[in-house]
Amino acid sequence: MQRGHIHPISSLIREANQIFGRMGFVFAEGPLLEDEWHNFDALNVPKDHPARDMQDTFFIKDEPGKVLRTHTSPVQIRFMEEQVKKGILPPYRVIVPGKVFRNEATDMTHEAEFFQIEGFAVGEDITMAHLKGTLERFFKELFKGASVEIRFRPSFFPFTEPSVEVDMRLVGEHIPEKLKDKWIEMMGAGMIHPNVLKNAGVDPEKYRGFAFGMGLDRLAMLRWGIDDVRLMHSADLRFVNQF
Ligand code: 2NM
Repeated sequence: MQRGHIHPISSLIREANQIFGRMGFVFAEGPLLEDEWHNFDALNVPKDHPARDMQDTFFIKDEPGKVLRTHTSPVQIRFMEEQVKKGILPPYRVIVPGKVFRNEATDMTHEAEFFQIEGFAVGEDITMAHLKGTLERFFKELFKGASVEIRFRPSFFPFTEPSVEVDMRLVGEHIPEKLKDKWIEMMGAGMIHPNVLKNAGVDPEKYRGFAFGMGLDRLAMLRWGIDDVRLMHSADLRFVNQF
């Protein structure tokens, strides 16, 4: 009898939960249909900010003020709001994998529905060094056996200041061809903007935090040498049976 197979995205989510779990992060999830407050306003994205068109959002006709979430960051706002309401103050360490939506044309490297993993840590003395160490450890464990280098380049996101793009380079044996000896852009990250902490009910005078976000579809493509992202969600068993 033909046995079932774990989808590559599911494998990555499981591995990420385990690796971040060992670093003290807890898993959280939230609604796919979000309100504009949690998806944009709370994240310091102003009403007239070009990011709102840049994100190419699906707005819902029958549900005014609701959108299909364009990232998993709104779950992090919800997590902080809930903890604060229960009187539980930082430190927080949270990892949020899940489906996100962008209203854009699809091609080999773009889908309107895809998967993201975001994480954040909030505490009294969290720094960029903690961000770097956490990400280095994650990639080291994900690509076991390789030596991993991480570098930050300056970037911009409304929800972090400063913001960075994170590149990774793998050196060693048994590394997928697409990843070997090359600097590859893996994710965006930064220090959580004080406005975001304030909007979630956390005192930015007392606490600071790092956050990062990464596309899982692209990570799966790099790791397993998949050329067309559309294969990943095609429901074609010839694809998933290879994993
Ligand atoms: C990214 C890049 C940089 C991010 C920020 C937050 C929150 F909610 F804590 F402010 N969550 N995720 C973030 C920061 C996401 O994705 C490219």
